[in-house]
Amino acid sequence: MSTHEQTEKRIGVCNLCEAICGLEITIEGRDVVGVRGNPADPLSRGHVCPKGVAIADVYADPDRLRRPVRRVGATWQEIGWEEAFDLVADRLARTINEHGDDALGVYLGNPNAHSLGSMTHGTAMVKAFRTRNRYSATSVDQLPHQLVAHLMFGHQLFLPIPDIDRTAWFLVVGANPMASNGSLMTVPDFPQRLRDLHARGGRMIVLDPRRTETAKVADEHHFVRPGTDAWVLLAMLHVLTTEQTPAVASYVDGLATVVDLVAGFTPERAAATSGVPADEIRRLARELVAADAGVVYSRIGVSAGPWGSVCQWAVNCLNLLSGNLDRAGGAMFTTPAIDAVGTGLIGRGHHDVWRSRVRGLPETAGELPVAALREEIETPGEGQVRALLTVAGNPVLSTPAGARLDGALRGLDFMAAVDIYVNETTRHADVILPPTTALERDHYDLVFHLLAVRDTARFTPAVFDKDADQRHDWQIFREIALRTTARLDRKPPLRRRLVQRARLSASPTLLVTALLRRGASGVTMTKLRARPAGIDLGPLRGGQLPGRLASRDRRIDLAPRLVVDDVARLDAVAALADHELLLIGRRHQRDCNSWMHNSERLTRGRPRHQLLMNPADLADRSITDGSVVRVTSRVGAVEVEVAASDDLMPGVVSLPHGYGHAHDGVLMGRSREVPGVSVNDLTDPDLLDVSGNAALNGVPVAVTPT
Ligand SMILES: Nc1nc2c(c(=O)[nH]1)N[C@H]1C(S)=C(S)[C@@H](COP(=O)(O)OP(=O)(O)OC[C@H]3O[C@@H](n4cnc5c(=O)[nH]c(N)nc54)[C@H](O)[C@@H]3O)O[C@H]1N2
Ligand SMILES: Nc1nc2c(c(=O)[nH]1)N[C@H]1C(S)=C(S)[C@@H](COP(=O)(O)OP(=O)(O)OC[C@H]3O[C@@H](n4cnc5c(=O)[nH]c(N)nc54)[C@H](O)[C@@H]3O)O[C@H]1N2
Ligand code: SF4
Ligand SMILES: [Mo]
Repeated sequence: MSTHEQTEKRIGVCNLCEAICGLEITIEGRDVVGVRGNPADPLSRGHVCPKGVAIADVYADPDRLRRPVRRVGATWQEIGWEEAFDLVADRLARTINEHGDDALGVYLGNPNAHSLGSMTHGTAMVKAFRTRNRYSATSVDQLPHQLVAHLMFGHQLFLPIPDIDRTAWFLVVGANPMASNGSLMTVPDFPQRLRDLHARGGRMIVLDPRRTETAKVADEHHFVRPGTDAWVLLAMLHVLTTEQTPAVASYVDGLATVVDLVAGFTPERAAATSGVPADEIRRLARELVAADAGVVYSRIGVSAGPWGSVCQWAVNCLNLLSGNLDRAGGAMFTTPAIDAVGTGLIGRGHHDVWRSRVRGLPETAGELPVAALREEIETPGEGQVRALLTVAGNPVLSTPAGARLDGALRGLDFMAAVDIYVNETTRHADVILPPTTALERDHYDLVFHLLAVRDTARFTPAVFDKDADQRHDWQIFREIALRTTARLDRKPPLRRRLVQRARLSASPTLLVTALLRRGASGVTMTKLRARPAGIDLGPLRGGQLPGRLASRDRRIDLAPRLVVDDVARLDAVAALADHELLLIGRRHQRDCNSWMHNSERLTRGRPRHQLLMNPADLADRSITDGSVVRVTSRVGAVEVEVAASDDLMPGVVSLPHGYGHAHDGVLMGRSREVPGVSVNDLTDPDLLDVSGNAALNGVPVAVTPT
């Protein structure tokens, strides 16, 4: 069909994970015929993983929605955009008019961070709704990082990034970048950067309850009992502060409090709780101090754990007190061409200004913990969520007690979703509005340049023009916001509405052009268009402090009250209850949270959805490898195949998230059958970090034969 078409090369960008790889895409007419990494990209340098190639599958997927659909009983009916926008605006406005602002709930999923239009227009739409019932994937992910950055450095996204290209000593706690390609550390081609680290004589040490793909290429790996990293990190701080008197810069407050706080957290105590030997903890602390440049990095194994905020705070303290914050090879701050932090494009954040209605959980930066969403839908009374708008998310599979949320969604008066698939969550929507996807829209990364291990800038024009009857996400957000606002009984003042209209009507690309002009990097849209592979701004720069601190007094608070109190709570945990087994998560290179399972090339081959379990734990329970077991937690049970693995610490079992696809005939986006169950039918919405982030790792479970 396309044999007569000319073959052309285009530069694209992968938006499937935080590594933001540059792609070289070969097209013939409207078809993608080849995808490879773009060697000229100054950040990703030609790297691509199997998911990046599968970006062509999303584009071509016949199951992907391209026009709005309306649910009619158990079937879906395509409708026009005008009808869809009016329907959504009518119902959202009616809910707000009848039941108040908070009756509308909003959930934003992960791909929002990967879409320019979501960053520029999605946030503006959400602001137009004055609801306190705002939720996102942040509270099943990196909320502790954001809260701690807000409390210590004054801005929720002023996050220190490991300078992996220059460090000599790299401690990785609860992250698996060999599979995930890095997170809160945009690091395309982690394997090569690690080889370079080794070639420089550097070392990587991994703390993880599973001997992961990353642990296997590390110089050292220690099993740590799930949920106990806090003891280990506090013990490292204990060693660091007792064996020397750390000097801190004049803009750092609270050192004495930290020294007091960690006094009782000895390596021996940490060893008893975590399983990491005391002399190893001591040695790690000493190595960090002695290294030419060292950095501690922690991610979701820890942030989505019971003590995520304490851990992230301890990580920052370790980097700072060992002299590694804000210097080459340590934990550094980026200088992106568009500084979403410095310009205030993203707010500095706040915490506990209000609380959730039912459980009294604190907000952070305007969002409530998503673990509270179900009860806010189900509990009657003023402020009950009666209508829900989800954007690029699948909380039924991605948030704790997802099966219960699934039930709650059925009780809503109205639900709308902005999504490209009918998934386990959006199947409950009355209307789904599907935007264009990565290859059909312009992209500039407002988020991940901010988190990258090197400063670069890149603007990628759409590879394909959209069809006339498709809509970009920013256009969808504009229409929902403006049409809903126009129908409200209690409208915002006219001036505010005019500003809103103007703001929402400028395209994301125009906004990027303007934002670049405001920056000091010298990068302009004209320059970016001339160099579509991207512009290199060089390695991360040290010496950014205190000037870049966003706190009002431009000081670092080493001992924020919230953390100090939580350490006291931790201190009171005398001994951990001897639970039978603790459940942790797992990511695979060829998975993408809950959604790329419709791609043949990513799902063929050996199944990988099994419960992994140590052979000794299997033997104890007379369970045979490969059999179906029943896994039970406080909130639910699943039945799934078990696979023996020496890579699991005894006492620990692991399931990947994003599996457990519903097959009830309603789903359009799943013509492929993928086995597996949802780990989040087991995770517990009552297990939360002090930030409100769900503790998805370290969930007590029982495993029995079926
Ligand atoms: N147990 C456990 N649970 C976890 C995790 C874990 O480690 N363990 N990880 C957590 C983490 S880190 C995250 S980020 C969350 C993710 O949780 P969610 O963000 O809720 O879920 P996703 O699976 O990312 O779903 C993304 C949806 O967006 C749609 N989509 C894709 N691209 C676009 C687009 O361009 N526009 C729009 N509008 N829609 C699009 C897809 O069709 C898909 O339905 O899961 C969390 N859940
Ligand atoms: N291929 C692929 N890449 C992805 C994603 C994907 O779904 N697939 N998702 C993307 C997203 S949204 C995110 S947020 C990032 C996440 O990026 P990472 O944080 O690197 O994600 P994981 O691979 O889940 O790594 C978490 C590690 O923590 C370990 N762990 C679990 N519990 C504990 C504990 O109590 N203590 C310690 N020390 N370790 C523990 C797990 O065994 C696992 O190895 O990945 C991104 N990249
Ligand atoms: S590493 Fe991430 S950004 Fe790069 S190709 Fe793979 S999924 Fe895409
Ligand atoms: Mo995430």
